[in-house]
Amino acid sequence: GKVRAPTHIISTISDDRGEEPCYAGVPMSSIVEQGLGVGDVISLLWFKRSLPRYCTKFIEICIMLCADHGPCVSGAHNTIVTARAGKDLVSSLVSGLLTIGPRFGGAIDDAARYFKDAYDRGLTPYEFVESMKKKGIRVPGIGHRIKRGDNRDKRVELLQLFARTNFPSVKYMEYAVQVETYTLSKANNLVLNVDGAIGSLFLDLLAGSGMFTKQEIDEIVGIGYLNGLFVLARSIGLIGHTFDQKRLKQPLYRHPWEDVLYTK
Ligand code: Q5B
Repeated sequence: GKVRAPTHIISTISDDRGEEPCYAGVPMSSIVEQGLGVGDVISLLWFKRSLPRYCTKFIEICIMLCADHGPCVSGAHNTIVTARAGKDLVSSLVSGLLTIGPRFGGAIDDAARYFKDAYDRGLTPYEFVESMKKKGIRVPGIGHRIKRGDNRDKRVELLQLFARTNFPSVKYMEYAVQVETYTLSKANNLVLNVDGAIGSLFLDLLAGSGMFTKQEIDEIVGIGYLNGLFVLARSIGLIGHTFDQKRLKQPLYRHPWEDVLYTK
């Protein structure tokens, strides 16, 4: 009989062997003919299924709102310095991307993990925040360098408004808001930030859409898909900063001595 040689790679998300490429079984022409967008493409390639329009719209809003946050944030700063050192687009992009992590933009997965665990275990916001403090862990998704209780992050408000209007349930987001109310009583900068808003709202999307089993949700949160949203979004801005520096013919960056504390 036929003997199948063992393969070295298994792939389940896309296939380019036919007349046209397919994403999760959906042919490219169908994606274009149906007028689908980048949120649908992300649904197919990341989640391996078509999601309802309000979910794909939410994904697109996350991408738009996180595309850039000015030249002063860690990622843009690194990209600008690298572009000014004469490096190419990819080097400038990845040098910015490499700053994304637990403090900057990459707290979405941990925010989802910790908010889910605390909510599912029925912890009050007080119990959750104080237990994190005892463990010496900052609450992911809480705190911002420039946003304050009296100067909220517009991006968070826009995401919350969309979800409250379109999602069947926003129980995880409401829990995150209760956590924020408690942390704001401790310090004015401990707002729910954009990472925390996306993390908690994506939990609501996963749990409320009826498109994922409990096991699938645990796997998505466990693997950590959600920082991918910030990485993808911010790449748009970092590429823009690279072009901007090249267009402006900016010279090699050197940090001023006056701005360094030289000490022993
Ligand atoms: N404290 C974000 O800190 C930041 C606390 C906390 C308990 C917390 C900090 C943090 C969790 C990670 C997170 C995403 C580093 C942020 C983003 C994208 C961005 C960026 C942009 C964009 C800011 C002062 C006191 C200390 C701390 C306590 C601070 N955070 N306690 N839980 N979460 N958050 N990151 O201002 O007693 O004095 O020792 O790590 O969610 O990255 O726009 O810039 O789009 O680009 O440097 O929006 O909150 O405050 O370190 O001086 O702390 O507050 O323990 O207490 P800061 P620090 P104490 S969104």
